[in-house]
Amino acid sequence: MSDQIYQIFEQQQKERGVDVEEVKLRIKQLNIETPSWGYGDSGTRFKVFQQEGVPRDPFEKIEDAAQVHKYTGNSPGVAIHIPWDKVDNYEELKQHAKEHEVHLGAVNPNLFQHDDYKFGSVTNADPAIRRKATEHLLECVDIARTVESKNLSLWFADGTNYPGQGDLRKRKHWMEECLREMYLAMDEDMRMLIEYKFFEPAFYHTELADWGMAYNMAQKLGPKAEVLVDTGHHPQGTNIEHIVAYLLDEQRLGGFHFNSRKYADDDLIAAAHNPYELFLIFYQIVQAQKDRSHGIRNNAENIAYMLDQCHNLEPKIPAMIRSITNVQTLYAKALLINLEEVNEAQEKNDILCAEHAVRKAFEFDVTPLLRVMREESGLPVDPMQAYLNSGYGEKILSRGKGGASW
Ligand code: AOS
Ligand code: ZN
Ligand code: ZN
Ligand code: ZN
Repeated sequence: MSDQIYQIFEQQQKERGVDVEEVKLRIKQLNIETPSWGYGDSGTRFKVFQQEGVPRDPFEKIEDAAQVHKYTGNSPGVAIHIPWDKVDNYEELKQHAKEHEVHLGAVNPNLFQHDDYKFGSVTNADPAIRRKATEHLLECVDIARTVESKNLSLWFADGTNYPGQGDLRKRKHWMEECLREMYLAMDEDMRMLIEYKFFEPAFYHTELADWGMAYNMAQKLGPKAEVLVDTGHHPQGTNIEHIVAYLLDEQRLGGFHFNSRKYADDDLIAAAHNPYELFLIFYQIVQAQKDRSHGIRNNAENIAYMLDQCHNLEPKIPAMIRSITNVQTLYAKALLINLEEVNEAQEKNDILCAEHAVRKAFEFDVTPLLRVMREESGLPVDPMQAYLNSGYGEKILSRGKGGASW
């Protein structure tokens, strides 16, 4: 029965001019890093609820992340946050990841949790604190080198709460100075991913408030610097896919932090609230991939995909699995768009036909496709159920409560 369903799906797509083999291949190649911090306890400013079985150290975080990859096949990398994931021996951490069939991914310097950074890190008026922050950035370049990660992912909480609190132009210069020093210390094949966000924890101004500021910083630093788009970091109503298209074309789209939100930077399970938005982001990427194969320059094949989520109430490993399978689903749907059909409609200015050509791909049920893709890859057909049946969730309860938290 399920084979028949797939055959009907395949036939249906063939008639639409979609190559299902290529779609499956694309999904198999997806590599979405999961964040080490998403396995630890987290909460709001009102309460951090402790869950049982939460990893107690970076090694256990990697073991949990390896479970997500084991069942989804698409998350072989684990992004780390320093000093949250500080260990004495990073070589050992790298080996530990390898033993669990994953690897360490983007290295995220943390410049927002030390008392010294109360009034800013790389934008602090005190040169000694800017020095300290720069040293931390340089240390993270070294760590990346040791763990063989090519991506340094930067997000700064730096900002102010009140008009007059800081000198906006001076702070801008200070940040550029610190980042340049880091940039120069990076190997040729390393990338600096610069993330932006318009508010929180600062409520008046945030240093890198939008993609334009991150883009300008990347431009000034050089080709190893690119912009990272966190889907939760825009004012309501922002057309994120437009930003994505713009950065792809400028060859500065470095990576993503996927998560979903209803109101602000909610860091919830990817695509849980507005799956259509993620589909439209992938539409831009898929189209750029196609264009590249026709010689049009963009960096669609070189994007670092990551989740950036916190699971405050829900169990963390299943939440990651759900996020990865949601991303697989939306990417698969975007790959079903018949781009030629869209293009023809655009040339005729046939708005209704163009919009329909995009949306109808979203409306297909891709579960038969994902099932076959998983079978072909030797993965469980239902990753969530397979994880739940595995007994891992029960086994880790012996870790007790009070594990790592961000
Ligand atoms: C903060 O809002 C950013 O999304 C960061 O990328 C990330 O969540 C942080 O570095 C982890 O706390
Ligand atoms: Zn209130
Ligand atoms: Zn983020
Ligand atoms: Zn965020």
